[in-house]
Amino acid sequence: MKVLEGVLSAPNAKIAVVVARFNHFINDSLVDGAVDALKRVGQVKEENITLVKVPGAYELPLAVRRLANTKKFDAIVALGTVIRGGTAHFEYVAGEASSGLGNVALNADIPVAFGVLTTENIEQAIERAGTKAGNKGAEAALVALEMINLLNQIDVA
Ligand code: INI
Repeated sequence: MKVLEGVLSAPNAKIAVVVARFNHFINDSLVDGAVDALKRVGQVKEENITLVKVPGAYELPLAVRRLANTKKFDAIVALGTVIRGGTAHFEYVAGEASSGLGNVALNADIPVAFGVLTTENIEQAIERAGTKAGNKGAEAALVALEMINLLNQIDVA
């Protein structure tokens, strides 16, 4: 049986990390986690990491699509935090970010890691940005690296 599974080390990978400024006090920790994972686990070189900032999570898909279309990156990590408020705004922003990023990955044929927190409150977001529930930015970065290596394996299988 042939099993294809990506490893996490990708020393030659070029990665774009796209982050929303909205809720930046949470997102800054997601970026720190993502960059640390890329460099320390993935062996990605600092000069091969590009950080792109957008206003909010709603804007992530367009920026990610533009980056994907440059063909300069092997994967893109999208980071943001959408916290539920008293209105339906949460659903629109989170829904658009999620489906938009998924569409870009499929249409541009590039790994797009979904590192967007969608939480009920700020506490849940803090827990997922480097405290007791880990760092979802780091997790997303590692998924991006694994998918780069998996897709390369599929191409030569
Ligand atoms: N953007 C976020 O990234 N997180 C949020 O929680 C959020 N809320 O709650 O409003 C948010 N809104 C801004 C949105 O992403 C767009 O920037 C804005 O609607 C302009 O297009």
